[in-house]
Amino acid sequence: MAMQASTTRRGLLAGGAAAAVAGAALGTARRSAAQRGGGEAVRIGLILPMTGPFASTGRQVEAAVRAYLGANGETFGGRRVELLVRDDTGVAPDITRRLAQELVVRERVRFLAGFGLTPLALAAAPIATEAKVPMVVMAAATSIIVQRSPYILRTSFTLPQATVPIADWAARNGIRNCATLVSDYAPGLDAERAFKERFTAAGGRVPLELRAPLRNPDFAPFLQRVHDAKPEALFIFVPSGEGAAAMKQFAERGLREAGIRLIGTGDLTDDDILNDMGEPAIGVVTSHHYSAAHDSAENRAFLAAYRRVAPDVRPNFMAVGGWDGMHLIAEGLKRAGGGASGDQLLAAMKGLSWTSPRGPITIDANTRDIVQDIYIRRVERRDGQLWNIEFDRIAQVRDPGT
Ligand code: VNL
Repeated sequence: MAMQASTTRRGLLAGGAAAAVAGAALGTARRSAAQRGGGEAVRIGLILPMTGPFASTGRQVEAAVRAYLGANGETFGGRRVELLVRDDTGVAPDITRRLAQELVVRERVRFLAGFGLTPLALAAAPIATEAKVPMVVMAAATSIIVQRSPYILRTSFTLPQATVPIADWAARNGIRNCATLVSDYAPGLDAERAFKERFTAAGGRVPLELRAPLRNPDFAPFLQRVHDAKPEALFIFVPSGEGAAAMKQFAERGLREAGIRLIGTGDLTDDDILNDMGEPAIGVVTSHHYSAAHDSAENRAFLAAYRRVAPDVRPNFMAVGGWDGMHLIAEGLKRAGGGASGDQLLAAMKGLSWTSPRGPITIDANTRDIVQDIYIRRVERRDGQLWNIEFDRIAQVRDPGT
């Protein structure tokens, strides 16, 4: 079993030199474990955008993983865990792939985790499959990701899962025609399709479907077109970190004065930057799986643990994906034992249910995707700060595609 795994790992890096490096790394790990007196530490390779345009996602996820370890200790299934954080810059799938490969072969990580954006998760998927290493997707949210490797489990969300409830809400609340504006890449296309299908099935009309570039988007020309078309509402999906720019342009182009209502997935009213959006954000209705304002004991514990690691940052939906992803890994180690194989860990993690800071969740045993409550929220000012205030809940939503 151990032989097989190491052969596979070596196969991932061509040449004997690589195998020698891997062997040396393994020797070092064993020696230091022996010095500590416990079993070998369980290494977790956390690949995130720590720099570049999506660095806030990396910062949120890493802080939450560290907060989890701060609150729950670092030993699970008899083994201490060790985090190896790698920055993939958020925009280069080839870097993510190379980092995943190095982590598996040289560092012998037992889990791959993180993955800020869909193209990055997709790039790493074949490495997880080949090395038989469980890969916990904590952030990326396109439906198809879990199908790209039987070793992938997801603790974030999917765009269709978050979008269907707001399409239903819009149709139920007297909106008859609604334009869409999404980031032009996989999760945006998922959101666009899910919104249109669901909203038109309920009798609504989508008069305009716009796609803004993922990188350095200028939302102004798109919002001008929406202004000119005068739909009753506009649905927006932009990735975490970009909502403030979209919100600013929405206000500056006078769409609000024109009576156009703004709705979206909660990526738009991202808790990380919501306070900076100010007045234009107030009243915006979104659907999502997590709000920092969620009222529960689990969320209060999460907020307190997070504050100890990142006192100046409000955790967002990316953070809760990191926290729950670390919980999933911890439970896998507890159930299968710290020395278990990748396949045994994977089996132990499939099908788990627990109460997350967001509410009750399950990692579906068959799809390995997350099943969770989706909330309808409205941005309100409370005690001088902006919050996504939940006012409706759709229980245990699965990705509509699966
Ligand atoms: C993705 C989806 C990324 C939703 C996001 O923020 C987000 C993705 C960086 O799958 O790429 O909010």
